[in-house]
Amino acid sequence: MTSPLPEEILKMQGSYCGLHDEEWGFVKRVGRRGCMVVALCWTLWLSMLGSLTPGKGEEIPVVAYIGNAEPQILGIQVLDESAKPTNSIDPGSGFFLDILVRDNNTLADVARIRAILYSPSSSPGGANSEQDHYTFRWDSSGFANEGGVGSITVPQCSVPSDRTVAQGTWRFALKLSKNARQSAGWTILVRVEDEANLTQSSRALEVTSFVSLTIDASQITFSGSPGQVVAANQNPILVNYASNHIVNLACSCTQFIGVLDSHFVIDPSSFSVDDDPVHSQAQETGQAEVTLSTQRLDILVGLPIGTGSRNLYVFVSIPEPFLDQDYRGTMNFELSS
Ligand SMILES: [Ca+2]
Ligand SMILES: [Ca+2]
Repeated sequence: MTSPLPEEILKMQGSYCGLHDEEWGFVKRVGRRGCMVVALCWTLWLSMLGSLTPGKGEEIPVVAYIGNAEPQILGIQVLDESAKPTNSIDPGSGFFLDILVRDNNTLADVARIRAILYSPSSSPGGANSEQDHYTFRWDSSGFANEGGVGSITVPQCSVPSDRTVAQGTWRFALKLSKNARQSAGWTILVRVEDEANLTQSSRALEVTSFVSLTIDASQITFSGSPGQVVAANQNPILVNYASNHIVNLACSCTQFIGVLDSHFVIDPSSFSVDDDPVHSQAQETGQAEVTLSTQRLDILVGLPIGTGSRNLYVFVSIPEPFLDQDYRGTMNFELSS
């Protein structure tokens, strides 16, 4: 036989365990077994109380591994020399390329930006050339003309002032060559690389037309007698040209009017222009000799893109009979598509 615990002790333990009066009555009825349950409950409660005692905690080191975020290209904007947005640029003129980049593990993670500009005659991986393909770069060493054609004005380029943030703009200050191909179908391809990823985006660009023509003779003079065909005293006349599309050299001519007696004129059809020094060849050398008109006529056809120079030879067939005096008129040379 075992002796029951004193009722006071049982009641004290029961109240610590949160027992209500009716539950306490049950404990009394079950005797010692119930007291053991109550004692266990009390011990557990005391144990919990000990674990919550201030000054008994432990510190656990926590390491947060933040993964890389792929960079994003939020915008590619072209600005003219006045920093106004545009969709077209003039070859040989400066422009800005603004690239808005986001990287959610901060812009400090952006390692390299490439801007590739290529015409419909090239491709993203095409060879760099003044006519069709340009490559510019920014990386930790700064801005560079990676393709070696066109130009980049580094002092006018810029990077985001705060690279601890997630978003900012890189500005490239660029210039394409004057013979960059005229086309509305150019592409600006931008590639942004961080420590692990490469992302790219593109937009269209138009390169406008450009032509330039100079002639080394400020005037053309002839001297001869009626009935003769004479060459200009300046032959050959050197024509220098530049163009970013295939062009023709054309010429038109006014009447040449007598200085003393304007009743005498030499018509444009008395003049001819050729690319070789022999007038009226039986078998033509090079391009055909062209008899001039007041209308614009092509003399040299299909001049290639780029810069070049060609010789021209001008002839006049002096009418007979004809008044001996000076005659003045104008020849107009121009490049046309
Ligand atoms: Ca990143
Ligand atoms: Ca010829």
